[in-house]
Amino acid sequence: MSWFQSAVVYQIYPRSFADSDGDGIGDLGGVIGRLDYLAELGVDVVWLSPFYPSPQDDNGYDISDYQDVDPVFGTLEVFDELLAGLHARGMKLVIDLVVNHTSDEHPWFRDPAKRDWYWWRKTPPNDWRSFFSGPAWELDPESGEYYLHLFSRKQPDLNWENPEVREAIYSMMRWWLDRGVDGFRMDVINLISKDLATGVYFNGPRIHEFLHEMHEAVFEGRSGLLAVGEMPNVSVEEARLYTDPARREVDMVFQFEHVALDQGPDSKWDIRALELPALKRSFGRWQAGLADVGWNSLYWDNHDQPRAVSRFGDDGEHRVAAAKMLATVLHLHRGTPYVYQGEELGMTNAPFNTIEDFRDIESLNHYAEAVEGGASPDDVLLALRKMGRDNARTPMQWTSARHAGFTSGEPWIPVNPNHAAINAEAAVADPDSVFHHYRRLIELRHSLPVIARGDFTMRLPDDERVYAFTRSLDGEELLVLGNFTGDPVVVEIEGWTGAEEALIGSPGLALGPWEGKAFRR
Ligand code: TEU
Repeated sequence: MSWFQSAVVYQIYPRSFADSDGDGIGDLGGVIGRLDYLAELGVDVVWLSPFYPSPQDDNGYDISDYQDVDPVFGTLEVFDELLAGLHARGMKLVIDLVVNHTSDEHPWFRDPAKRDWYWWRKTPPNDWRSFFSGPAWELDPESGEYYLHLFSRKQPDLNWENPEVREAIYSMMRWWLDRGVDGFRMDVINLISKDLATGVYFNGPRIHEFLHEMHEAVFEGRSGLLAVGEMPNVSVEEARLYTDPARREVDMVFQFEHVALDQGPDSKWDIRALELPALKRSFGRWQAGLADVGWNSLYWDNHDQPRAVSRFGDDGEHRVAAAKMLATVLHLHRGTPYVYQGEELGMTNAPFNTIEDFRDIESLNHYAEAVEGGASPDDVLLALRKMGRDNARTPMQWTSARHAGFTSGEPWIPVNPNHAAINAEAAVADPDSVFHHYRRLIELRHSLPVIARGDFTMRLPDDERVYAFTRSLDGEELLVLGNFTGDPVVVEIEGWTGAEEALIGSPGLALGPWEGKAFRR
């Protein structure tokens, strides 16, 4: 057992978490002011999204200096105070490592001696497209050459074939670990090995070599750390290789299979109805695939995904029940659960009326390209409202006061008007709130080994209304149920009556609308 197998991680997107200086943008000082809130929730690790110097083209995932703090977020001294505050409360800090690409304003990009630290070609060698619309090869007027950017034009891809690049990254990582950081969430780390000839950049030919080399150069000889690889397009089979402790690559991966089930095969904006059996097949595949080797991350939400209760549950009449049910189902799986800021409040998608209400480069670029291509602006806006990343980036809702207590200034993105009812102050005061439900689930993970270490068996795989599974360890068993509909359901599970000890919810196998339950025997 590794320490992270009974841990829960809380993701903070600093821009939207808490603003301490009134400029309308969240900052590290704001996080420091909320450490007791995180300690009360009971999380073990904080994953902090980028706070480094950046032009903010992709809200900080375009880094121009890996070893400093952007003034908008604070200073290295404030960072050290935040780190000490987390450690004093028994929490670890994992920071975002964005090394597939830098900002085009990083000194490396304009350094003539570092031309081969990036992918420069006289003409585009392939027709790769950017994740943020348009071609992935950009003409640089100064040199007349093209450079690769799988994300925005201002995020040129680093050339990991160059050992100087790798050594510079490993040196930077060691610098942060020496400062006391407890690990890294590695942004799109399975894109760093690219083969321009074959057109491969997902899980490329040298990816395992690079990750093992990184592990040797950075983590060797240190303990209690966490390496989480964000890996779009990773399969279960590949994840077994990436997370097998004997291979010393990463501890767990963020995979995207379950958050693509309500999207078409070619575009996240091609929105499809989610079918519960498909969701259960996906989770079941990953639970079975990593049961004997490796480890799962468990998430519904992050800064790139719409709000879970709006997407997978009900954000209307049954919002509280649905938010609790989603938490129960996710947190009682085998793996490390991630709580995204506001998920523990049941925060919802926000009302975006016109394209001017959006901030995210991914959404703005898609809108421009789609409308240019003849799509109806209203149709594109419909997709942005449901699937856009800004849904997760509206400010954390602390109180019912102006701007939800997020800032004393003008927020960089409007606060969701429903903060009047959905906010941390009300939730912490209400023992029956989503917040305290998450706190109880986290306590259960800390106290019942069957949750962290037990095996997993999916039940009722084809049922279109109820998510059901069992866990077992050393004779102790759990039954977990989630009603994914707005109608009451009575469940039949062979060998279970509902008279067993109810860990979550009331006795009996009847489930109310969007209700989750858990039993132990
Ligand atoms: O996201 C990588 C990634 O795969 C996303 O492009 C995801 O597929 C998309 O956002 C879903 O809509 C990481 C970061 O989490 C994201 O915030 C960055 O924009 C991106 O990398 C580039 O650094």
